Amino acid sequence: MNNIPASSTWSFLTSVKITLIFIVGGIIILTIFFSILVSSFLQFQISMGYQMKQTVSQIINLIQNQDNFLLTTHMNADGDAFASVLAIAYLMENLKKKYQIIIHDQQVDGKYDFLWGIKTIRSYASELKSTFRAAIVLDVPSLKRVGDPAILMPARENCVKIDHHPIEEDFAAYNYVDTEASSTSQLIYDIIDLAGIPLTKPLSELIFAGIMYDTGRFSFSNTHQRDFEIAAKLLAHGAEPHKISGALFFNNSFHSMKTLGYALANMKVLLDGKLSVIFIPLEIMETNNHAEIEELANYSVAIQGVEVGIFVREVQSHYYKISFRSKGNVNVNSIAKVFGGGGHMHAAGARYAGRYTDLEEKIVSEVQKFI
Ligand SMILES: [Mn+2]
Repeated sequence: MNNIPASSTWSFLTSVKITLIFIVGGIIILTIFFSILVSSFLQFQISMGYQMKQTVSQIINLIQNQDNFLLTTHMNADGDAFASVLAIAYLMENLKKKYQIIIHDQQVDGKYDFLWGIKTIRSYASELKSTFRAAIVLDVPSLKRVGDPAILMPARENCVKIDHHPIEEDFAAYNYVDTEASSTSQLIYDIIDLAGIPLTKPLSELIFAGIMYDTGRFSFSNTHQRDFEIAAKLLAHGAEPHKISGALFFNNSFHSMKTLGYALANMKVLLDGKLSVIFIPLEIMETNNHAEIEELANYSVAIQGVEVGIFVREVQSHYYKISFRSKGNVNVNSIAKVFGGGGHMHAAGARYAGRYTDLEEKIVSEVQKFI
């Protein structure tokens, strides 16, 4: 060290200084960069919250200022669709508003009979006239999937959409849409909460049923901390999980249980065990309670190694309802879209007209592109 000439010590010290300046400078720049990032993220979050509140107050205003509402949801309504539409009906009832719940095809199988107000739901009929002043459309991203009641919709400026599906069609002036939400029923909770409307037992039961249905009893990938927080509040207001799950999932007819057996005994696995297909032909469907066998869609992916599960039922001669399920990285929403349907990444649906063998072939070739 003693042999190092003076100039070299100087240049050593200079390079240390320069390095330090770079390190300190770098830290300062990075700190500024990250604080800008964090603050803009927080601002975004705050403005999101603000926007949500704005939308809720606009929706509440519309409900207060209008009367004669059409309430509707998607064709082939499920637990979340019924629960959310009925929760809005419950609010209408309390506000003494005139309303009608009209859906494309009301099932009369009684599975959802335990839900408050279920008997007031009507199927669309051609003699119904469009006299509605406003509409609230729940759990559905497009009018195509509303089906016939879409004919009855009033002008866009008096329409509200509350939904958790990716946006497909802009048919409402007021949109309370959150694709991160587990269910539309969860969004109804948010609206009730933001608007300061008190929870009651029937309302808590409806919202709990909707969330429980769409999260597959709080187990699907769309289940978040928020669902449990909301569930805790709903329990505090009288919702009883065992009663609701009993009614939704453990109240099947003997005949439907036998059909589950038929379907499982005849299911196939294809594409090296990555795709499973369950098919129920018309002659078996005709003697069945359709809502009771919906669970088969979830069974289609309940097999080791299966990534995509398909449940097809022939609902009319050569006309099929298809449910798509995914438990991996395959986005079944995009596969369902090929068949003119849609939904979410892990659960979607579509309809198809034609021969079953052609349908199965088409399904296999579409799924093959992704796995
Ligand atoms: Mn839903």
